[in-house]
Amino acid sequence: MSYILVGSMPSPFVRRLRMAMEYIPFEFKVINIYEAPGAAELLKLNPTNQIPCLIDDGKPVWDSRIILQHLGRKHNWEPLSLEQENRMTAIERMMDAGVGLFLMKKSNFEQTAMYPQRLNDRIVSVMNWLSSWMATPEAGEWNQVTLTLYAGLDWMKFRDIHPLAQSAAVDAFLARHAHRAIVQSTDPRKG
Ligand SMILES: N[C@@H](CCC(=O)N[C@@H](CS)C(=O)NCC(=O)O)C(=O)O
Repeated sequence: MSYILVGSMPSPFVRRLRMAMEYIPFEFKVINIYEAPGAAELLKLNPTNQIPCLIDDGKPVWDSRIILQHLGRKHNWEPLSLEQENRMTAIERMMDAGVGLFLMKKSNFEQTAMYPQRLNDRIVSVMNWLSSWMATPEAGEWNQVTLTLYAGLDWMKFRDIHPLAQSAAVDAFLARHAHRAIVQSTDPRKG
């Protein structure tokens, strides 16, 4: 069994896998998807041209959620409940919205246009939905859902994506997990 994880240091979708794979040996192959060699390499592996991509014994697996499911089946991780799956979906769509806003800012896209506004509204709606949950005992556990939320929120703070990522509720959630060695060793600020 050999795993190669293709990704970048700052990507929150890659970081969630690096954290989820804390106890699974893998090679981490860092590429820069915004420069020609990295982009060409990625396109050969994944037609969606997105990271992460996991190569499992030579076979590519696309999309971090599918990669988690694939690893879960292989390593007998406990399956998520329906409630956890829904929470994961909400968190992922918030992360997608953040990545979209980040790329639009990089492209000097007009931030008041309808699409970035919709992305912004989605971030607000998911953040509001999560805000009281982040203080619950469940959110203090370390599992696929909370590590995904950690990766997403910490990246949003790091990239200054949205003012809500600077809220006291977010800071309190991050503080619950910041002591973990895998959180510290995958910090995007160190990449
Ligand atoms: N649904 C995908 C999203 C991955 C994603 O958005 N990756 C970003 C980096 S954080 C990316 O590759 N962006 C480049 C692009 O979309 O062109 C997953 O979970 O793997």
